[in-house]
Amino acid sequence: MQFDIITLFPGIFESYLSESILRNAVEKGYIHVRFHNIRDWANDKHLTVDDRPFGGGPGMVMKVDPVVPCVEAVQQMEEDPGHLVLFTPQGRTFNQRIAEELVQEKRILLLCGRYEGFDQRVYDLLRPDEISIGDYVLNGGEVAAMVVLESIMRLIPGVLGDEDSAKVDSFSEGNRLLEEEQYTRPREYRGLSVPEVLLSGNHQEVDKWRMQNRIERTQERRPDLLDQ
Ligand code: 6GU
Repeated sequence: MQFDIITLFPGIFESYLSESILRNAVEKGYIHVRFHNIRDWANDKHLTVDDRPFGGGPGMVMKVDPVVPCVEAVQQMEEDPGHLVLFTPQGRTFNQRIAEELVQEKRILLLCGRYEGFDQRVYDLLRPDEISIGDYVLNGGEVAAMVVLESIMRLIPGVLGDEDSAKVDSFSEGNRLLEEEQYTRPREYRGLSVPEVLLSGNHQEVDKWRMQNRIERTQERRPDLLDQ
């Protein structure tokens, strides 16, 4: 799967991509990640990418004239223009269903904004898939892009070890329950014991306990998941 990350700050992604599972996914060829700096498409001598909003007000707006040609150039780098995602708090709220939808794409462009957002004509001309990662404010789309990249990447067959991928994760299609409590050695710690049933060796009883535990935890912590 090809990812093209379009940003003013490609450096933010460096250490993230060079660690653990993500690095493994890149090295093994499951994903290819390229970076494109919007500033390279700035067309004045100061390399301006943002400007004051018409009508006044605080903050700066990302200019249409570097952003649109930049995205178009990236789209045209391959035969398949790819699926364009733009990160904005005004987008649809990201979840596991959207990750499952996006992993079907062969190529995804992730457009990260900074400042107070993009000129409206960026949206009008590029018609991006606008995504937010939740109801809180970030300085820009870079962290959101990492969230989305990681959640998509781990759905690609082979990227996770068998141990992890065999498990059906919470929030995935057909699973609206939280995970059960987990225990490992020691059997007792500061007077707290592992539930007896987990030590019994009775797999049927263990499965029953786990399912009951998941239902109870979901009822208590996320009743909204049971309503869906
Ligand atoms: Cl995608 N961008 C920004 N700036 N803030 C956010 C967000 C995105 N998602 C949640 N908050």
